[in-house]
Amino acid sequence: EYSHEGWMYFNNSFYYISSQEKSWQESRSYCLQRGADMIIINSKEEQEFMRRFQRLVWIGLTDRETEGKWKWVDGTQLTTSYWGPNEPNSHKGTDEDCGEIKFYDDENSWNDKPCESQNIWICEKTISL
Ligand code: 2F8
Ligand code: CA
Repeated sequence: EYSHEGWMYFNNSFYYISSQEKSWQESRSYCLQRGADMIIINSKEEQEFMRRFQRLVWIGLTDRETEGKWKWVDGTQLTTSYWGPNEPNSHKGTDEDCGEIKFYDDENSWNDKPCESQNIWICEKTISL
């Protein structure tokens, strides 16, 4: 593991953790402008790595296209998931179409939340070897 100008290396990817807060879409734009995208969590190791930050962060997960059909920003469907208890729940009928990491005391830590909410975020750039 090592880091360079705010980017951190872990398992073939570089990760950027923001210090500002933005909406989900603005967060994604930030990542795309830097040749990255929002984080896609596809292993237990990666989920554990993210939990270490102990912060509430946007991840690259949304069901904006089709309600209830959660997809990663690269268009793939979930293989493993780590939803928190009773999530995703579209809390009290609100439109919660964007994914965040919420409960840092449990491995199951994902929550759906309104995309306009302001959060810090994580970008991921995978290295092709
Ligand atoms: O209890 C879980 C519930 O907590 C909040 O709503 C009260 C979250 N909403 C926001 O953070 C805006 C819900 O997404 C979450 O399901
Ligand atoms: Ca929710």
